[in-house]
Amino acid sequence: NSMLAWQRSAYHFQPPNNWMNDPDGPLFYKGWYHLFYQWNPDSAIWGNITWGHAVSTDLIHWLYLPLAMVPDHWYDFNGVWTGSATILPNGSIVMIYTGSTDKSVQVQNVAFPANLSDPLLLHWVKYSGNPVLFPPQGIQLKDFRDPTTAWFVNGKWRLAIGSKVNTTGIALVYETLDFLEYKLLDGWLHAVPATGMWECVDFYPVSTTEDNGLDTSANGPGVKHVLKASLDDNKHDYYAIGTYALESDSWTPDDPEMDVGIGIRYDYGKYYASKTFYDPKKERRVLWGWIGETDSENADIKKDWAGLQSIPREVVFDTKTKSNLIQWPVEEVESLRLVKKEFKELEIKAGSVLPLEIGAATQLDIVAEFEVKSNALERTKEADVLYNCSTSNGAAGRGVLGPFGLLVLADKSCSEQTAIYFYVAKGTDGNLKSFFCADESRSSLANDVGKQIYGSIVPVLDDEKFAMRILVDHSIVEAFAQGGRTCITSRVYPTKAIYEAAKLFIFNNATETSVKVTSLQIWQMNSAFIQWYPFDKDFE
Ligand code: DQQ
Repeated sequence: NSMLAWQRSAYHFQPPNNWMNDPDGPLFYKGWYHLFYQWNPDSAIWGNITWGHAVSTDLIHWLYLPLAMVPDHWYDFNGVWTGSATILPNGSIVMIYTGSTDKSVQVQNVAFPANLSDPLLLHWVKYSGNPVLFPPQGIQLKDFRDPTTAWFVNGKWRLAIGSKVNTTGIALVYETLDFLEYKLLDGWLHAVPATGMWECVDFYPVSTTEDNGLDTSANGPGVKHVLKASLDDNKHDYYAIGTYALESDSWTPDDPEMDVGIGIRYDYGKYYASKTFYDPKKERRVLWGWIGETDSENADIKKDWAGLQSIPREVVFDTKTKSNLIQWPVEEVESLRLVKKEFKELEIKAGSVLPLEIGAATQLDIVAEFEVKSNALERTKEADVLYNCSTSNGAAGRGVLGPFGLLVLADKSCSEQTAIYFYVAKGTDGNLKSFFCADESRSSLANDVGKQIYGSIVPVLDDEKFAMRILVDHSIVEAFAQGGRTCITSRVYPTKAIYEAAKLFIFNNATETSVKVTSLQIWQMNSAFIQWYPFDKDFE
């Protein structure tokens, strides 16, 4: 157990022990952010799913609370599965979640806080008329789950639930006045063939003109709607930006070729079952995502835990590209920044690796900007047209322009290293195409852990440098390119690059071109000291 203790994260949300998966019902209430999560009270493997609960005033420093809901009725006997919160105009809260019944049928149930004057929302009362919804006609009994937050249209609430028909992924929409009785609306919010079961559907507005987030019911001019589905078939979260027609209750993607499940993803690494909520305190939309393990079940049992939540990300529409969202760690994470090391105007020659002397490198926030000379850009070869991070040779591959970036969680000889980098290639149209990748293939000397090469294309506009931000936290690396246009989360399990032996390097594995690091800032990060709520103290 203690041998693996270093893998526990220091500033990501994790329960005290055991298995955790999806975030549930995130909300802000009376000064507290609430996070509920799928938790197994008995082991580090999925099962017996209950709702864990924690609160924070800043989305970073969490306090554990007692379980919010446990499987104690026939309608959630096999698990209190994923659900969402809706805050009503009068300030009351409705939680709607999926129960897996004693016969493993998926139904929707409702629960309310027992005491709205309690800012901690410690006690939840399940509605006596549960379940409120059974799988409708034409839907399989185990393909009906994860209700969204509701939005208000013409005097009634609507909410979506994920499902599938044959292999077509769909989102059903229900209408309700009181959250107790529901009517299934005709047609679907949206459907995409061959995407399979849609889990954890999320549906929310984004502003195309302002940089604040929008409450879930907002609509009108200057508003687009994001539809997200978690694909059970491949365990990735896909989103698309489009338009919501209230009358027909249907959503249409801006670009049909980039539809939900076949287009862009929130994250190109390990990231699933995400959910947003509107934060009225800072007028922003915040995204949570579950980061699973990529080690073995045996290792999870040994270390006694499995699963993390991402650092919450603020999401906004990218007004520059107009084709993607921007995701960025909430600003509160910067309160953990301790000493900073800054490097300026470093020149990284082709084929070189430089150590960055910063002390231990297990808890870091790294912000780096690179510049490549434009004549070098022109020399980039046509041969790279089909570049793809996952099928490339990763950080060891060599091109005219990259890969260049950082090696995190590396030991001093780099026998272990996780590379986060850009690779620039020329597209068929002659324009440059930039890729952002994470190469785990040398991340650990252990052979029972996943080691993938992740990544995707990232829009880099004409006047922009290559910019990346990396959050390193023991066994998790969250990487963001171009201010959050493309994100990659990696779970890595080095055996040597741990504690004081974990180091940081900067590299450029291009064949000919050097890159200039115009700015590089590295902060040591404090721990978040997540702990139990101090019930014995007066804590106002
Ligand atoms: N996890 C929950 C389900 C959901 C899945 C069960 C997604 O409600 O579909 O733990 O990870």
